[in-house]
Amino acid sequence: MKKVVLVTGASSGIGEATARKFAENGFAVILAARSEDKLNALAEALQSVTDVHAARLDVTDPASIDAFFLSLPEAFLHIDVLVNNAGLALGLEPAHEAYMEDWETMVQTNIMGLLRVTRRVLPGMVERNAGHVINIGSTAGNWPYPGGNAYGGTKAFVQQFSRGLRSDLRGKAIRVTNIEPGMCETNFSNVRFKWDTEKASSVYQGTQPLSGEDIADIVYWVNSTPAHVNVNTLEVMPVSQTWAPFHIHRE
Ligand code: 8X3
Repeated sequence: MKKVVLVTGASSGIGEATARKFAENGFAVILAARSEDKLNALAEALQSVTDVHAARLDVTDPASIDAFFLSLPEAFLHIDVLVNNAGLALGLEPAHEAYMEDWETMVQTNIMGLLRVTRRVLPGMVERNAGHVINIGSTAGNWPYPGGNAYGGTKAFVQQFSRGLRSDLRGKAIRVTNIEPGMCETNFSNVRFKWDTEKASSVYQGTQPLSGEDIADIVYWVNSTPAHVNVNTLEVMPVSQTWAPFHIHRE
């Protein structure tokens, strides 16, 4: 029987590339995202490769989560790998000018959405004593930057929650990994800058950023290590990105 992977936010970027990677490697895939059109196109493309189930999922909406899990076909009920990829950054304003709605959406998606999906999938993993939860965190959870305020906070949550899961799952054959990408060119900046595509593309100008495929390869690799190996956290940046010294304000 094929192993089953559930990828949230599977309609584009890291999520889409991850779904493709697991499909090419013999996994049955569950594609979940808000955008049904894009999901269906991806499902169609992957159907010749593996078993696919695609369904709409809005992780910010508990009713959508209920409907999604209730409608999982029998063959997809036992989820071996959960990739919690659905997440977003909104805005780059300093905290005193940021929009509360943006903060609310990030918290609902990156924190509450990840919690809701994980809480639904974990009991089955515990019952079968098998599984791997792979969360997509961010370098922003480790390293603050101007305007990263609430986004960075949500990703710091993902890091600490991932560790907490490992503690709760002591003695179980269930793995938990937090992958923390740095600058990765997907729709991330288009979403952050609310489809100001010029502003979004300037983020990557003159660099070779990570791609969704780069991260998908790493997500697949952490799962393909021997079952007794748990990669706790893996932070990844493109070579063109690195740290800066502390900012010192001078009068
Ligand atoms: C993506 C990394 O630096 O754009 O999560 O916030 S960053």
